Amino acid sequence: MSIELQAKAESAVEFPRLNRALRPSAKAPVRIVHLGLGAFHRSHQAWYTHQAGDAADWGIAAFTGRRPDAALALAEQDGLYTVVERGDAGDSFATVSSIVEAVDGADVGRLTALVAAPATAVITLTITEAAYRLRADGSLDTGAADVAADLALLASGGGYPTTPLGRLVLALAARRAAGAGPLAVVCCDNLSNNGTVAHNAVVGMAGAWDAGLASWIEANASFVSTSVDRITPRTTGADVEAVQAACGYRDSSPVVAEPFSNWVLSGDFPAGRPRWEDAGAVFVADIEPYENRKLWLLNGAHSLLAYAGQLRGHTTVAEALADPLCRDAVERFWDEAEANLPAGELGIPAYRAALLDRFSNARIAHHLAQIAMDGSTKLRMRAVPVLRAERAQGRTGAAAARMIAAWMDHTTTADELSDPLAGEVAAANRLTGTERIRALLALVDPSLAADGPVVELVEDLCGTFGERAVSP
Ligand code: CS2
Repeated sequence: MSIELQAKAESAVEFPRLNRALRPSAKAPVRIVHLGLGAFHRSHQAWYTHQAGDAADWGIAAFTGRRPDAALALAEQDGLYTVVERGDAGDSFATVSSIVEAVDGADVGRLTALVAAPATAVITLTITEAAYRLRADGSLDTGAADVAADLALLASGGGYPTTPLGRLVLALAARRAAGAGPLAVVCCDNLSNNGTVAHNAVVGMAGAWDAGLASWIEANASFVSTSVDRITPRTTGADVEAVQAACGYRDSSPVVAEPFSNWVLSGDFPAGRPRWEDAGAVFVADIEPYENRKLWLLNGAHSLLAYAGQLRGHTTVAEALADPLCRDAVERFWDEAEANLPAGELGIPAYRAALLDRFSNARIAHHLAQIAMDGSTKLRMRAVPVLRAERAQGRTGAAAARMIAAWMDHTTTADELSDPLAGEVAAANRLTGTERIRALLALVDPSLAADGPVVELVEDLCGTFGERAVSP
């Protein structure tokens, strides 16, 4: 550490005291409500909002999911935090002030009050792919224990829901009752057609409670589809120290992200929106090609590296990509994906080259274990569409099938499987041989489980990144 930085670190002041001076004279009014206050929201949507030309008009009230911790820590700092852009060559630091309220997600009373306020124009969501509680066929799983419990609770009118969907539906009911008018719901989770997914989940939940509310949501909520991109690993203690050393203040909640960021949106904003385009967001009529490019090439490669890489003993994306066996599997998967993306304006060769650079950024310690979570849901967006498209072309889809096989191996070797279908996965893993493969495949996509050659192919590909964990 330089003498100058050392001196700064020694005289570190508390973040709120220092930054009260940095916050623009008045806090922006709450016009955006966010569900899923985590590192990615802070490095992406809040960062875009902070940089919009009309940022002074657009404050965010951000709610956590299961735990209050992130909200408590951020509230201590008046919502202010540091974004550390970590490139190959070094770090740069910026303070973000768009979050004007950080709230424990359990405070559903505050959520309903804010969603019911006429000033609120936009609801953004980063609640994780798995939280939409969709069955493999795309409909809401009303039998999922937490969804069923929330529906019973909504019906009885006693107490607050615990799922993000349940909380959002209750808040939208309050907006309807208040006559506060239409608004936009912007899904920022990595799902294909994420606006439609959010629509189906929210309207599905509302309809199972109150048909009138479901119709009101249909008529008044515009579900915007987006493709979101910025690699944002979990913040570590070392990141907190790095901010203190470089900036001279103690920020308990900095967020580290790669310099690259991308946001493509498609849909209407009936009550207005910030000028996110000032920060580089792009508005398009047809989002599908952008979504597929990102979900298949970036997220698909991430999942492949997460499972193959851990089976090969690696910890981070950069380490896994440096392993020729993993790198080759990624390139083959990208070839299959590229064959099913429109050539031309998407610039796939340049996108692939840029991804190799982004994944190789060893200064970003992006942990494979973080990416490996919720595999049964993620593979539906990342491997299945490519495998199906390849099969439809009369090809095997072996590279996409290999990602699924690596996930199957991972389910028996991981210390603890974090997956919404962990119980079903464990049950499938008690079977043996082809029966086991078919049962696991059915959790990801029932139609693939019914496709004999795919089952056989996946079975053959199990064990190719490491020891076969369960003998056939
Ligand atoms: C990752 C994503 O954890 C994961 O599943 O693939 O979070 C990925 O880092 C982001 O989508 C990058 O934009």
